Amino acid sequence: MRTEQPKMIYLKDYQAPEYLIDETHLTFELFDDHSLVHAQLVMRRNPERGAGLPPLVLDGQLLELLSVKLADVDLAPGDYQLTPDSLTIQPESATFTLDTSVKIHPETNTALEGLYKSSGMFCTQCEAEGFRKITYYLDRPDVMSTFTTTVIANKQAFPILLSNGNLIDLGPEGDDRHWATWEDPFKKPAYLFALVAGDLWCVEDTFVTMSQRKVTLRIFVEPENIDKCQHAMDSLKKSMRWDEEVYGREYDLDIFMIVAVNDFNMGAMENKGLNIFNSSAVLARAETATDAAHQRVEAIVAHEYFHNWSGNRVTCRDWFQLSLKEGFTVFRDSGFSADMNSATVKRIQDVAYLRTHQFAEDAGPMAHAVRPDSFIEISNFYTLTVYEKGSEVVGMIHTLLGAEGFRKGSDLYFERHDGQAVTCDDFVKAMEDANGVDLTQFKRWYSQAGTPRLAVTESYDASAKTYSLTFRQSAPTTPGQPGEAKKPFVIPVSLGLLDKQGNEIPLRLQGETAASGHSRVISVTEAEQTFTFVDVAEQPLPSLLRGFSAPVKLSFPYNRDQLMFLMQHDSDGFNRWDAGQQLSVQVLQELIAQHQKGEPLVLDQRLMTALGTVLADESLDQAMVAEMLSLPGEAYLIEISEVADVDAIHAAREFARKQLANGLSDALWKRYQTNRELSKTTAYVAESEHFARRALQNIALSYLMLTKRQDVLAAAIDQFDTADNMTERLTALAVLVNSPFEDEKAKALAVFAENFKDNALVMDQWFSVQAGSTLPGGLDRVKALMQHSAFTLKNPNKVRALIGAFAGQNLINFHAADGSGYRFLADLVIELNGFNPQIASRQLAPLTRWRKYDSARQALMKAELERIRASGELSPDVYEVVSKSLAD
Ligand code: B3K
Ligand code: ZN
Repeated sequence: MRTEQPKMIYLKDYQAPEYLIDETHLTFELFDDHSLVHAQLVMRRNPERGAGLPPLVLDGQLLELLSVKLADVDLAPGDYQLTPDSLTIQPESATFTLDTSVKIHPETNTALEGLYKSSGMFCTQCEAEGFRKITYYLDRPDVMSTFTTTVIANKQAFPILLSNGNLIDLGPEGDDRHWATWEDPFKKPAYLFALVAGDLWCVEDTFVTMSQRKVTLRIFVEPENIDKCQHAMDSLKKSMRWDEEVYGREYDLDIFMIVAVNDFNMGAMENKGLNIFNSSAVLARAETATDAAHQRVEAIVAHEYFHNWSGNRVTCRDWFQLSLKEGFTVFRDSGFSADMNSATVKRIQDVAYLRTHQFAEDAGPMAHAVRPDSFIEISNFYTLTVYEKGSEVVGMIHTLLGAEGFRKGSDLYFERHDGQAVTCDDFVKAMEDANGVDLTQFKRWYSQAGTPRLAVTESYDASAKTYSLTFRQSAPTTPGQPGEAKKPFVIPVSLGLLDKQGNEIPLRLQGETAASGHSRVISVTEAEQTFTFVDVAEQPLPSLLRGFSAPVKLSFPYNRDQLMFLMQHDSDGFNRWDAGQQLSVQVLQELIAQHQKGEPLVLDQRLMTALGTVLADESLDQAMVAEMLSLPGEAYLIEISEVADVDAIHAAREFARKQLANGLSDALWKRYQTNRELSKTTAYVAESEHFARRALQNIALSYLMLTKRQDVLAAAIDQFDTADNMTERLTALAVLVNSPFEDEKAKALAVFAENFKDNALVMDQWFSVQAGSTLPGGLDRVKALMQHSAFTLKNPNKVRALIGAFAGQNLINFHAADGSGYRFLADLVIELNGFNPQIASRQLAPLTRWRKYDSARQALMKAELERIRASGELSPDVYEVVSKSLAD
């Protein structure tokens, strides 16, 4: 950790590197109490930067320099300069080799960045700037090199030695050590480097590519997890095929490896040919992983695999361009998941997540553009904005160009930039050039932060049979970007018009000669713009922003009857769901207001009727029914409030859930029993129809438990005791944990912990279910769980499972009026800051949203941020988030 104030880095200051590295030859000698890294770099002056030989400044942190050789000549300490972050040398010719040897300490690396140890194995995480903790290097993505890596370690403890590319050779070294040499022929930036040494088993398979090349696929795990790899392997093969079919992209090396590690700061990492994964994103089998976990594994395996083209073959010029690879790759993995499962349900889940969490980020102190202009610590910018909003931006290009035009653009992008480090502008340019379009205005999505608002009004002229929609767009003020200074976005609005019977009206805009379809995309490009449709025989009802065609906050003055009508008749599945959400929001906001005025709560029965109709319709996709039955979450209700009243929101939502449970209990019970019976009589399959069936079964159970019926309690206990899969068992546990049945709850928790005490990932679920329980006393339960022998702050999954779930999902307890939740979180952030800054900074997010709450809570939250700021030596990660959160 540095003591001086961390510096802000600006995109406008970007300069190409002074020197390039053509070849990187690394030798790692791994020992128990230290490791040695020898690097030989074949370098040259970057011709782009002109003549002359400026000093060569290599990045390096926490390295003990043992020796430096320039062009084969040993340098003495006076021949170079060392700082805590750099090694500076004066080259004497335009091409040269540089040899360094350093000593590092992976065995005490708790930040999980660079080379570190997890459950006894060595592994790496280099993105974004971790390679500089391994050796002195030009640790920036626009320096691309081939890599040869030799790893030497004890043979018994580390029988498996891996790095990027192909295995070239291996052999013994002395009595008890051995070595392996790997060569990666593709030039890559250092952030894609990986090394693994451990006692691992693997499952192996093969994939034949579209040009008939055979690729070996291996998934390495600790021996006890060898039975939990099949789902990831299946997902990998599906991803490889899908990328060939949908994007024409073929895998390039002869081998593709995935390694699962237990201590990992995020989900997974796309290192060339050697992906390293959080074990939670690889391991899945029916008995230990839920349906959601299976879907997450499938999506993350796909995401990392897709990076081989969108990220590795074509990489980022600098870290401001992070969304170039992340937004595009999220877009690609969403398309894959949509094709593997229900596309509408996937879209609903993505949008619900975006609207709840990304919109909140975009409205908070860390709001930034998809391509940020500045940062202090790049690790803080692996955000929902860069990933999810970035994916929406790519999705809008797809909507504007159509699938074929988009594919032409992506083909051109990959061809034109293969082997290069490029920018978001290069991506858009390829899309423009391949389609002959101008996306200049569209590019504002990359530079202007904040969620645009789009207010829509209508007018119908019965005599002229014209129907006009007027769109007014505006953008909020975000840090460093006043709202008034923001220019209009290009907002693609997919829409349709419904007649009184619910049929779609053919759409013809004024000036057009013929109608073109029943659903179409119009582009709103001005601050205020009116579109007039002709030949509209009756006042229609508009269905707007179908499929959520742009990441905006759209408003249209629908009344509740109109929303019910759209729920039933809209031909767009996403908008049917969204109409239900809007209806629920209106009803919940009414209840919130009643609670605030101290009035008795009265639920608008139209919501009951609407959800009853959905529940009774057996022709609907069951996953869709489950989504429609899910009321908007408390976090979303907070996000859309001016000033969020946490108590009223919780009370209103719980009241509505209970009313719905009682009012719909017969229908819920019927669907629960039918599906539970199927679960009992059919073997578990991780496929979308089965996911759908269990999703409906489980949401029905969670409603039914609110009725406190004894037969429901018995059913929950039976499901807990006899289920053959974690999806049913964990839901049963969760409903018991949230119930007033204390004995049954205690018993289930004890049985579960006993059965799964040896499975860390299942214990994470056990922690999460309890951390999320909104019953009173949440903080005390969490504090008690922190003392459990399976808990440790050193493991990021545990922190997320307990602390993250409490602060992020248990809002009524976290926001306790006495500030105890805030104090607890701040204490933990201070502690985490000392050994894992990335995790500390992530856990801080809930406190940064202080502006959303009442003045008493605001003061309490700010006081905790101040306390963190004053707590001593802050990592750049935590410093950046705290200081931006407290800035005016
Ligand atoms: N690219 C990595 C994220 C690295 C985060 C570094 N702090 C995972 C992914 O998005 O695929
Ligand atoms: Zn990614």
